[in-house]
This record gives sequence, C-alpha cells and structure tokens, in this order.
Amino acid sequence: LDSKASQKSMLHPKPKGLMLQYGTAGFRTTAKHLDHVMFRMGLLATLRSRKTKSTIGVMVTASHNPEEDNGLKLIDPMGEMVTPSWEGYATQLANAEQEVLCSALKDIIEKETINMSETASVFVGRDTRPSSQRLSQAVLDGVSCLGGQIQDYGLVTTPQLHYMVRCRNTHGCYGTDTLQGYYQKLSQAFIELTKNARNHTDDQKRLLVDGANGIGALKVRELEACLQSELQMVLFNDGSNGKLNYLCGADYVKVQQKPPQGINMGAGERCCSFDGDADRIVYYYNDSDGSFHLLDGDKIATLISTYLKELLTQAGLNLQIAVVQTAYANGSSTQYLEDIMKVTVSCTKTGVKHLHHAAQKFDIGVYFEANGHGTVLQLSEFIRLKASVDEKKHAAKLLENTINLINQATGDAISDMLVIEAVLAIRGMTVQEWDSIYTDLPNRQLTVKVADRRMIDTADAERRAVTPAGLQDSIDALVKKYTKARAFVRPSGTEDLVRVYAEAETQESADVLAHEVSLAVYHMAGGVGEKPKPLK
Ligand code: 16G
Ligand code: MG
Repeated sequence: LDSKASQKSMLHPKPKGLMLQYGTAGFRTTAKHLDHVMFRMGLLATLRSRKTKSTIGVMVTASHNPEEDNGLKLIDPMGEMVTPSWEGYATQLANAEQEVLCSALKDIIEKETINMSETASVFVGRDTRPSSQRLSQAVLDGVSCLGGQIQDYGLVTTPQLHYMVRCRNTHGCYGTDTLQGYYQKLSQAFIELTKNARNHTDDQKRLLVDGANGIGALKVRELEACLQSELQMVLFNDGSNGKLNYLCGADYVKVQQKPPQGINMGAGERCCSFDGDADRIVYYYNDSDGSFHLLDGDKIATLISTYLKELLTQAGLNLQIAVVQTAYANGSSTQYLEDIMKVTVSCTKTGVKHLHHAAQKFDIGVYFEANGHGTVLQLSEFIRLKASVDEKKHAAKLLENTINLINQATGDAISDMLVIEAVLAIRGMTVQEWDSIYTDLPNRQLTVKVADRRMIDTADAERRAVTPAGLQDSIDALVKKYTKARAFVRPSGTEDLVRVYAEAETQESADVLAHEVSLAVYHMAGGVGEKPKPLK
C-alpha cells in the first residue's frame, strides 16, 4: 500500500515549501495550490473512516470566497465538522514533502492504531467552481489508493453532504442518503407545517432568492418541484450569467449591508441570499422609503427560538432551550433573548465547530452566527412524545414536523429557509413584523493588515484581546466615549488579517469607533501598509 500511495502521490505533486493550514473551515486558498491537498485528504479520509468504522465526508468548496479559490472540509460520522485532533493530522499530511509523505501517513496509522484491513467508506461532494471537478477527482484518487469505497455525489451543497453522511451512519434513522431522500423529507415536513398557515395567500408564499451564482441555486430548483407551490421562489443570481459570490450572496449582503446585484426587490418584498456553498442564509427587504433592512443570523435565531419555546410550552414540555451566539451577535439580540424571552444565551468563539459543540450541551440548542450559519440540535427527544390533550397533540405534531425540517448535521441555507418560511406562515407574520421584534444596534466591521496576526491573542470567546499588552485598555477607553457601545478585535481564522467589530447607538458612532479601534490595532499590533482611513 505504501509504495502505491507514494507512487500515486507523484501524480499530485506538492509544490516544494508550500505550507497550508487546516483552518476554521478546512483548507482554503487559490485553487491552483490544492491538488496535492485534495489527494492527501482522500488518503486521510479513508484512515478516519477506518478509525471510526463509519463513513466520512469530503466536501470540495471554498464557500463565499472568490471563484478562483477552492477548499476542502472533512465531515465526521454524525455529519459534524472533523474532530480537532484530526485537523492537526490534516495539516501535517498536507505539508509533508514528497519524500516523507509515507512516513507521515504511517505516523498517523500508528498513533491512532488504525487497522488497515478494516473497510473504509468516503462520501465526496463538490460545489460549482470551475476547479471543483478536477480537485474532487484528486480526492477520489486518494481514497481509492488506500482501498476506500467511494460514493461521489457530484454537485451538492455542503449541508447536503453533511446530511448524507449522517443518514448513512445512522442507518436510515435520520433519513435516506440520496438527494431525493433529502428533498422528500424536507418538503413533506414543510407542506405539513404550512397546512397550519394563517391566510397563506400567493403574496405571502412569494420569496425572492439570491443563489450567489452557486450550488444553492441549482439545488433550490431541484427542491422546487417537491414543494407543490407552497413556496413560490423567484430565483436570482442562478449562475446562468453571473460569477460565483461576485457582488451577491449572503456574505456580501451581510458585510456590505446592502442588497446583492441582480435582484429586483419591490418595497416590502421578502428576500434571502445563500452563500456559495449554501450553508448560510440572510434575509432582507426594502421598506417603502427604499431603505434596506437586514435580518441576519441573530434575527433568525430569535425567530426560531421564540417559536420553539412557544411550542414547548403548548406541548407541556419542560425542556431547557438555549441560544448559542458569537461575539458578532448584535447586542440588541442578546438583550432581547435574555431579558424578554428569558432563554439562556451562551457565547463561543467564531466557527461552526465551536457553536455546534456548545449547543450540544443543552436540551435544545439553537445556534447561529450573525453571518447566517446555524441550526437547531437535539430535537429528536420529542419524537417519543405522546400527548393526550388535543392542544398538546397539535403542538407536538408541529414540533415533529419542525424537527424533520431542520438539518441537525450542520447549518443549511435551504433547510433554514424552509423553517423560516414555515414559521412566518404559521404565525401569519410579515418580514417587517419579524424585523420589528427588536432593533439592531448600528454596527460596522473593518479589517486591518498586520505583519503577524498571531500577535493578537483573545480570551472570553474572542471578546477581549489579551495581547499585545495595552490594546484592550485602549479599546475599553474608546468604547467608553459612546453610548451602548461595544467593540472587539480578533485575528481572522480564514484570511491573513485582523477583524474589527464595533456597535453603538448610532451608525456614525459605530463607524467612528470602528475606525478608532482599527487605528489602535494598526499602531499597537504591527500594522502594515497604509494607515486605516476614516469611513466616508
Ligand atoms: C468560516 C466558518 C464560519 C466563520 C468564518 C469566520 C465554518 C464552517 N465556517 O467560514 O463559521 O464565521 O469562518 O471567518 O466553520 P474569519 O475567521 O475569517 O472571521
Ligand atoms: Mg459557506
């Protein structure tokens, strides 16, 4: 096997000296530098499969990054992100020079006492990037080189592949591991739920969808046929002429706080955007004055947790519901959830794996990043519920269908969209009414280039900078000048820069504060290039 691996690996040569890291969401860089990484991750996935005696997933995507980039993510048996110790192996294997690749492999096999005669099974999927087909072929080469069985799903969204892996490893209990199985489970639940809708007119069923010119657009088309017109989607940026993620998609809309290009929004019309691999979603609308309103991950978490909490009460279930957020959560959302909704709020570091892990600790964990990635965990308990009173029965039925609509493996734009649409329909709520549950504090995100972003170390779920000395004191002093203000800085886990977040009572204060904090980072943490300029 070893000689086969080293021979085959010659066909996927590593550029000498190139070092890459398995980051927050896997490997991500220009597609040109990834062929060897793909092959080697095919090898690693078969080892992981033998170790866990389960199917492992490999998704080829760079999410919201530009079209020229690509990346890879490993999926563990329950459909969750690969466990951190194996992220380390991924980095080691990706960076091993050709001559030592075999010994690097052997190292992992020994450390993990992997029995190479076990069978191995790997599911592979890819997004619509021009480079994805070739790169996923390299993954397949790696898997077959170590004798793993392959199921190649071809073009799928990231959450769809997570879902398939979970289905396979739970032997059908969670669902059927085919695209048809996925669409059927979701659409049946959706149709059942919308039977409880209040005045569900065609107007209310209408939703404008920005597909980011990516995989989500293709998959929404496939889903549509199963929805029996209960949701009437008008698709924009479907990939037929625009570039992936370019001036569109969830990340663009969230960061720029404006609508994507290529969408035709009438006043008050409900719109949503997916990101490039359809694991994030944000909603928005223009009001009659033409001003833009964003409903991000925090608003989504609030809508879903409020709905679930109500159902739990109606079903007579005494379960603890919690919302997991990150430092980016708007201060208003946290305040609303804690003070008005009285749900537990927990804050973790940025990155899906951290939120997912934290959410597992509660009876029901709703987790969302402000950027629109999120889902709900541990709902299966309810399935055993046998309510006797009619009202309870009704609530229990709603809960059951809601569970079936949620992708518990990971945040899923398509599933989240259907959950949101169902909740709005059941409550007879317009997007404006949803938006008015609480008012976001104005906020601003900026980035600063520094010589070495590792200079900045954070604590308290990234809300405080521990190093360089004095930086946090400066931030504290700046924040004090404004009302309802908050700010933090953190090194990005996906790009070579430092991110700055500020919020305050007015947009002007948030903008000025963000700029002042950027300057503090620039001066105290080794800024490079031009000094940050004030906004506008
Ligand atoms: C990745 C993460 C996302 C996080 C973002 C932060 C996953 C699947 N995705 O896209 O959750 O919000 O990185 O990026 O974990 P940053 O560290 O560059 O700010
Ligand atoms: Mg994504």
